[in-house]
Amino acid sequence: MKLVIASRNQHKVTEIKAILGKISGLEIVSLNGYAVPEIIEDQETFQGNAAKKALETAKHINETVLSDDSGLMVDALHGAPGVYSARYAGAGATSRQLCEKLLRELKNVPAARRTACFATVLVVADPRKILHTAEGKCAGLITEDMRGNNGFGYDPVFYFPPLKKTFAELSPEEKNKHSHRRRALENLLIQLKPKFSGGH
Ligand code: ITT
Repeated sequence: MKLVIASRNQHKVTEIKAILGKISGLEIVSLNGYAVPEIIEDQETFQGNAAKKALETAKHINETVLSDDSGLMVDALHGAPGVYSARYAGAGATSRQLCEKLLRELKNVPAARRTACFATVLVVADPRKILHTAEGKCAGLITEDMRGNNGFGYDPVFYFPPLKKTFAELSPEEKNKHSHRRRALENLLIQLKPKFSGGH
């Protein structure tokens, strides 16, 4: 089974490929080489945006595609930045700018109230319809400063209590073992497995 990853975020593509890479029978391809116009993410939920990205991309390239819509929800900010995670510090903001903005917004919030959650919704679609949807979440705490150089986006300020490190302090292998994206991909694989392993 061939799946084209409908994402322009190279970090996401690398993580998805690394997690799915060892599954035999699944050919994972990036969007490189396909001409796809920019898809406007104007929905109010991760699910809505993931569905839109998957279906529109599938129609343009006439392939089965996998989309990922994800973000960070901070309890003290009533779930923000949420679906606005990529644009929280303006279009094209760097990881540092996103993290600095979040730390500013949480300046006077005490440690016990800095709870947050990363979420990913994955959608598989062919040019005609949505075939599968899967979700993954990962709970953590927002730090008071940036720590670590790995990962992307909000990883330097997302502290993962089970490993006592921020996601940016984890190796790619460690992050991919525990992340919201890993959990969503596992939920997706439960649905996909019968298709590519010859089951029913
Ligand atoms: P595509 O829509 O092309 O896939 P994007 O980066 O615009 O790329 P989203 O709209 O889903 O993707 O935005 C998600 C943002 O949430 C992303 O840009 C990061 O800032 C943040 N994010 C998502 N997953 C993350 C992760 O694993 N670690 C850190 N930040 C993450």
